[in-house]
Amino acid sequence: MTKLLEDRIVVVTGGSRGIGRAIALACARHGADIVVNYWTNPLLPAQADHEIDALVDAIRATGRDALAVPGDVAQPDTASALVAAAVERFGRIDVLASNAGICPFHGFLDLPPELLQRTMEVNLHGAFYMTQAVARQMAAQGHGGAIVATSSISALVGGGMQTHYTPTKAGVHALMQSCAVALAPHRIRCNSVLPGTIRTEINDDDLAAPGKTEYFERRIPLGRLGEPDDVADCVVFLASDMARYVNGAALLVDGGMYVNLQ
Ligand code: RM4
Repeated sequence: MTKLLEDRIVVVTGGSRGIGRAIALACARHGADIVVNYWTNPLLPAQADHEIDALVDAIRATGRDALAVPGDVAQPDTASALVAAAVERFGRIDVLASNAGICPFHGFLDLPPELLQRTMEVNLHGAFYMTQAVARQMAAQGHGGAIVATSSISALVGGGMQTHYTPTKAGVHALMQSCAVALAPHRIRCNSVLPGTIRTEINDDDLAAPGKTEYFERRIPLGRLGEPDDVADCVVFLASDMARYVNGAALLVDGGMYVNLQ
């Protein structure tokens, strides 16, 4: 296999599960050492420890190194601490996959302000803090870099149970567009992936609703839900030199769902 990220240092946020985990492993398979940010549900700390240990083992099994760093991306200090830990261990950062995100499905009329705030802070402010901290490091290194954010098809379309979430994903998409301009003088490329409906635990409950999975399968021209690796492989591409002239792009990874009007 051609390795697209040989000897790169990749930071992945929200890396212990779902799409982030797949990104971390795909980058390692492509030759990168990985710094994984993750955050522990205070109600399930043991589960989180197990998940992150298993991921670190899986990355090492590819022959690459891994460093796991806990931290809530909603806190600005998490970003600077993550950069410091990555640089201490590996000396530099070449790629950021800004991926951490939550989608606590909820109706609109009774949506509490705390849920709006938390969703904004994790998904959008977290992406901003992380992008800024990593970009400062990359700019100081002087060798350019690549930032790929996990936005969503929800940047482009609505969801009745996602009124607090879709604006954050539109925001992440817009953040990458503006950073593509702001950081181009430093040869830091910024792009986003827009996953459609991907089978991860973020939508376990939603997909368990009667008929929901079949509904999506009918809506998606390729006839199946997405898998985390479907997205991760696109992140590898955007992070790699294969995408050296791709800057400010948003890549839909949805099996054609967005374009399927009728
Ligand atoms: C998406 C879309 C998916 C949902 C995720 C959480 O962009 O709405 O169906 O699973 O958000």
